[in-house]
Amino acid sequence: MRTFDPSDHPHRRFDPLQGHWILVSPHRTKRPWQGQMESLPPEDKPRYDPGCYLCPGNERAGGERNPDYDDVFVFTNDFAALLPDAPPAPAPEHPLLRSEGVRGTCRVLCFSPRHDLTLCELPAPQLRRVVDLWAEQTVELGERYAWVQVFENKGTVMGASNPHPHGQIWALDALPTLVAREDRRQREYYAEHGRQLLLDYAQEELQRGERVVVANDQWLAVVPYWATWPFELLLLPTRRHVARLSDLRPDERDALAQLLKRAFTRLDNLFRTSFAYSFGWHGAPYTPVGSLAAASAGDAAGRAAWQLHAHVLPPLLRSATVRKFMVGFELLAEAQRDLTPEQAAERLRALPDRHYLETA
Ligand code: H2U
Ligand code: ZN
Repeated sequence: MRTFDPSDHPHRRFDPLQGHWILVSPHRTKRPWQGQMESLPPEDKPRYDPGCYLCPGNERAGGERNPDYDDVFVFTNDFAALLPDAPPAPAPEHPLLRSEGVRGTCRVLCFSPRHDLTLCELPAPQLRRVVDLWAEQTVELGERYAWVQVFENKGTVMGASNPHPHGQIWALDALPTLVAREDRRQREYYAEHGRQLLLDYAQEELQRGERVVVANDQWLAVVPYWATWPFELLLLPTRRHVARLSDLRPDERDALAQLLKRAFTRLDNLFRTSFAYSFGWHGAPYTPVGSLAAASAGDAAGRAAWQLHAHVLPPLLRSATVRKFMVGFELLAEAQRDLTPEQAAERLRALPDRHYLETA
């Protein structure tokens, strides 16, 4: 009998947040590759682009004009996917034809007036300002909505419509599917162990070290044991139970800004390209005002069980232009990866913290 080697033999890994499995096929990293490998020349972006709908003072598609902002800037998405006054849907006519109404809102967050910088290229105080903005927006929208999803799509391969550094928020009065699964899993773990699933996980990863990409006194960026995307990251506060962005103390926000910069810089350095990703925050859901008392009791339990975290989901696999495709087996059966999370972490760890475009 051959002995099992996780860096050589096919196996499946369990994602305890989602409750699903990922197929890992490390032996396939040895197969020949004849596709492209080139890196892309850096885009030459101006500090201000007169044609950009996010730059200060410019007109947006809906006809509104942005103020001449010099910090961060938030506006309601002119093409919002959720509307605050959507009517409730009628009761389902058939159990297989179910629907429900949903109310919500969508906002766009400009991280900086500078058109030419990405999140990890922002000066440290501005990046810290973005952390505060995420927290402020979450609190404000959490008063009205059960779920506030803060996220950023970066790069054209991830569907970002504009290189100007910006993110989005979608808030709604329902728990979205992936969030509901994480909610259930974290509550179950807390009920069984009396500790937060992700706080236990962070301790374990810090101790093992093999999947850690960067860490500081308060935060960890790790390629999760169950990562789906080749260079996926999970960002976690490691010191204590933190349920939401707004629970972060000032020193933890500074440490987060530093960790974001170091982790995202490494992604950029990997293929010497502005690394595309979808990235977003998950924290304890809210119980909006007006909901039942029973639901508020559930909210306190949820707060105890949830550990704040961010998922960074980058699609690139081999170079600035070669991405991992989630097709075939992934779409029909389960997610699959070749490179192990340990190998991915090792590659990212070996890179410098200094951005490849930064001049001396
Ligand atoms: P993305 O780059 O992640 O797509 O985000 C940009 C958002 O900006 C997108 O959701 C909105 C789009 O609806 N938008 C406006 O609200 N106003 C505009 O003038 C153009 C784009
Ligand atoms: Zn711009």
